[in-house]
Amino acid sequence: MADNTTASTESTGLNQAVREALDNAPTTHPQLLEWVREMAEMTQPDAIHWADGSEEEWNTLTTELVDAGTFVRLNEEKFPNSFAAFSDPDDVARVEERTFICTKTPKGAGPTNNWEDPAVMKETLVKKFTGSMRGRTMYVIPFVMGSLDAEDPKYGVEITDSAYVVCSMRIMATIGTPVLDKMTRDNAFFVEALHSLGSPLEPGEEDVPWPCNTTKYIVQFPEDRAIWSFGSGYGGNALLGKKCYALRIASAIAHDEGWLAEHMLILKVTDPEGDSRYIAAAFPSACGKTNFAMLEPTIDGWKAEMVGDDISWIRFKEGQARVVNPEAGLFGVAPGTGWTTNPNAMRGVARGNTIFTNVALTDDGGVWWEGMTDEVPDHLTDWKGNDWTPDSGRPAAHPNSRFCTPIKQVDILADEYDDPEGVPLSAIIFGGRRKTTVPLVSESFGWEHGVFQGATLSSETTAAAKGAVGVVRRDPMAMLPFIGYNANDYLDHWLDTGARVGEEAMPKIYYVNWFRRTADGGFAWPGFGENSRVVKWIVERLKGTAGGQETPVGIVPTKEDLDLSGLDISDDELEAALRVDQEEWLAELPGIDEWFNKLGDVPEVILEQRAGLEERLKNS
Ligand code: GTP
Ligand code: SPV
Ligand code: MN
Repeated sequence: MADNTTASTESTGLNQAVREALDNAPTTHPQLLEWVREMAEMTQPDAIHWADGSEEEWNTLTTELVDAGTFVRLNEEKFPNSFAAFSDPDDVARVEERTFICTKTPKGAGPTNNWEDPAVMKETLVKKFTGSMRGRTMYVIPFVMGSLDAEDPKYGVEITDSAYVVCSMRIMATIGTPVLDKMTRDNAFFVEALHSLGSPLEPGEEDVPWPCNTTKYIVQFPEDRAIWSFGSGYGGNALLGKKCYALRIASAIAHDEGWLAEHMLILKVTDPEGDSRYIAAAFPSACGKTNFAMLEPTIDGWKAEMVGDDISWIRFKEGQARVVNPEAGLFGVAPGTGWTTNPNAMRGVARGNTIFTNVALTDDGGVWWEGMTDEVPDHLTDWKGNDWTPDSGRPAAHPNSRFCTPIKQVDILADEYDDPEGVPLSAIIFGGRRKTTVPLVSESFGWEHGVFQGATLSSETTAAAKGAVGVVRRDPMAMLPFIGYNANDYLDHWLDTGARVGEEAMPKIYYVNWFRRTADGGFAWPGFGENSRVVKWIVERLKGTAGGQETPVGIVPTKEDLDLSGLDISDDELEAALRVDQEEWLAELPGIDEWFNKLGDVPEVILEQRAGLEERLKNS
């Protein structure tokens, strides 16, 4: 155990500034002091900075980032206290093929994750991290996911050599002194989250605006509750509280502790009678969570508020499901987010205090991306720094360009969004991006059928991860890249949880698809605010006041069951949105079987659901 006052200051390889930072650490937390010292000895930074999370610190770091060329300060009048960053063109998204779950046995990681033996991986990573922070500052960021006032606060500490990460983490989580103080007082456990850009600077070497490494490793050690991330500065690869902790590590913790860590937004809806309900929805990356979380209802008397836009921690207490959003900010997809599609996001971002990454710059120091405004600017500087005009023939912003904004700036944020106890959960929606087959909405026949719907969720891939876009893949509960253990055990855990808590107390499950196409290729359903019509049907189903038609895939509304007042939609489009086509669904079965073969050890209950679906289809 390291002792803050007597620990050796003669450790080899540490320079004076680093030794002083260790000796004058703002904490006496033994695990933390020992870990920071070890990591400093390995990575050999020039200096250590303990992040306090203050505004002063933000001002200093953002100014340094502007001077370094990483940030462009935006026009104060348009976007106060806001910055644009441009990544290395090869560091623009999560890298799933470089993401690893390192458990003692390959079975622990299961058939959907990349696995490596923890000891072997540690050896590889120690080589990578040795000297990786030379010439740079090591930042130590204490953070908590969820409320600091929670019964059992989920602490983490990220060590990083990226000031961009420090600034982004300040938006996305509660960080700094209050967290460190409470963690120290309680000598609390925290998740060790180590991050390096993997781009040390030799003496006299000039830095680049976006340092990173061509070799990337995003590694989770779920059994040790630890994260090592190397080589990328981008989003989910580098802001380790988000996907690495709040989903991959947390899903493993949740499995052990009897709760669920999920890739879900949280929406609060209030009906014209004044009854409020909370709904969580799991859609794969870049498939509409942030937009649905900020829904602006187009139907009279209905109100929607946001609780969270990406991650849900669902716990079960006294026979009730309660859900918490563990994040404090939004890391949202920019393209397609506009004044007509998502005015709530636009107003939040326009308040400032935002970091944009890989968007385009307007000539007056603002930002722009495809879909932000109907009018396209005559001239822009694109995300790669080149001149851009509407006839350039390429997008001005990267398809996975993002805004990083404090959640508090969203004016439709529900007051109770950060309640340490969470909010009661009435329904879970699964959804994907499918051009065909999957109807606008269906209600599951019960928990087990709903888990089957989630287990077989399919979606076309998007720019949120490196690789091909538009390929249909199975993405269980929208968690394929985020399950921190064996996917078969994950499905079992969903089933067990339902059995333990009891069907009556569990949220009802729905399956949606905003992305179905008509014969001419256009979207069958207008989406965005019009999705409130689907929400209305769901809430009325929960209340027992809406009708629906039983189909082989679930209960689907007829045209009459949906509120379509004032909606501009043709009969053909509506038919295309709602149709359950026997042939399309029969053609879906081989894909489901292939997926189950890949999983290998699918729970029996899910296989029974698969058989039930086929039988219903054949009898329909
Ligand atoms: P991650 O942050 O990667 O997890 O993504 P997300 O699930 O929050 O997706 P987001 O809401 O940012 O939407 C991604 C893209 O889908 C954007 O380009 C949106 O414009 C588009 N989109 C969202 N909702 C709808 C919808 O109802 N219909 C259609 N057609 N497009 C939508
Ligand atoms: C996602 O890809 O689901 C995101 C963005 O929310 S990232 O933080 O990069 O994972
Ligand atoms: Mn996401």
